[in-house]
Amino acid sequence: MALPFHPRLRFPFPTRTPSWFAGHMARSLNELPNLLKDIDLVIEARDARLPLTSVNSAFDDVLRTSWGLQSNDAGRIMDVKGKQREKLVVYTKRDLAESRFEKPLKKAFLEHANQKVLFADTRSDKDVRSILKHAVDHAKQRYDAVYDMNILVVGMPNVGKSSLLNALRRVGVHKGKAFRIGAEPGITRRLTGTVKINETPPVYVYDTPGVMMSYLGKGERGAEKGLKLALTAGIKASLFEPDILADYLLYRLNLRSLDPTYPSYLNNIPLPPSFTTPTNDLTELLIALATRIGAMRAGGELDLETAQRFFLRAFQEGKFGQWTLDDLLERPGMVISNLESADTISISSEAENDVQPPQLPTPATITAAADIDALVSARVKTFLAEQAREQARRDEGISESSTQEKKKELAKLKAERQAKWEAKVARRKELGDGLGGRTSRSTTRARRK
Ligand SMILES: Nc1nc2c(ncn2[C@@H]2O[C@H](COP(=O)(O)OP(=O)(O)OP(=O)(O)O)[C@@H](O)[C@H]2O)c(=O)[nH]1
Ligand SMILES: [Mg+2]
Repeated sequence: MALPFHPRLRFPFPTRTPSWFAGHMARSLNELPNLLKDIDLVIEARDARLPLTSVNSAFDDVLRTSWGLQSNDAGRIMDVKGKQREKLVVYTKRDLAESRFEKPLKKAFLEHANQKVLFADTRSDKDVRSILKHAVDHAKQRYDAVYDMNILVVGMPNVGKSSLLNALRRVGVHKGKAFRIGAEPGITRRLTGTVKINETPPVYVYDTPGVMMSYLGKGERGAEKGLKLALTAGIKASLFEPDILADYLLYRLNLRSLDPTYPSYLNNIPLPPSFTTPTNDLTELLIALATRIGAMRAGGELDLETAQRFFLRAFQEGKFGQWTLDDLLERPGMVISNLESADTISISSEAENDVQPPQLPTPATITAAADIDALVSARVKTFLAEQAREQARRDEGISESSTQEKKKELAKLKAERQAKWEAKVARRKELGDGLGGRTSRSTTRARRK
């Protein structure tokens, strides 16, 4: 009888987290404050497969400073200097993510951040129409609805910003693509001009380049964030060692294979008929895949790089089923999340020494919709609290630097006064010399007379 399969419970994350904050991203962030003066609605696009990892708080920072929003009211319709502003979050690529998380996420962001959230497959007219309706309703509510309304879309690279804007134009004014799109991150490099997406009231949109956060975080958490972003093509895959991405995908697929409700990867990529058990060995999988798809180099050697690209593309095209990669069902003390069955897991004797058995919720408790709601709500709350702490640290940084600035200004002022004083003394000395060497005070007195 075949031995039961034991997935790896730990992944050897790289010790260094790569960063990708290109010049065009910094430029785009710098341009936002000026542009935001004329913007009524900001749509922050995020990837539904990474509902937390694809949040870049840099956008809220800019909105707060430009629109004067408080940290917890980003998203509410604001009245700032008589203008109504709003931020809407749109999770794109909903077709690739698990639909069971949509309602809980909408509820959690509304409850904990007062943030309205919509989900869309940008190729679905129905989904796009609901976003357009939201924008047009916003335009109609405005006191000056006769004027144009401007929408700006922001978001991390490759989340589908340009696709969303093309879709809004397709649905709103029945016109073809206006913005370039592509499967690689970094396609849009500059802020675009406006494009009309609705006639009455007139609504225009601007597209912006994707902006990655400048720092993904340290240790395993930062590294895992980077790997998730690379898997979803949100960050350049070339920033990582070639094998690590495919190995991370295999690690996650194997953990997920413990839940029989997910499709097995064994059935979703071409593998030889003899390959019937999951494996923790990436090379073994790639050899099997390369053999089956006929990936060969000149000389008859198997081309494992092609097989690796095939494997990663299969994930990006949704071949392994809908999959939300962020762990939304995490409980305190839980090692592995997103698992719904505790029965199938067992720990190998090799792993027993260094790994604590994961505390998995029982299927009965976790599959209940109310439980998913509660767990997602708790996860989003914790995430937002972490973000608020990070923001406070950033603000401290800003106030520290503004204190430094003030100190510098004072020192400059002091130096200027000193220079003026010295010049005055020198002038008086000159005058004094001319008046027979009197002190400057007596010179003044003498002249006053
Ligand atoms: N499956 C699926 N793919 C989508 C969806 N929206 C966009 N895409 C694909 O995602 C990729 C990136 O789309 P873009 O619109 O170029 O993304 P972007 O955010 O403008 O990217 P940058 O300009 O590089 O920051 C393209 O291959 C699109 O076809 C969606 O809702 N579902
Ligand atoms: Mg784009």
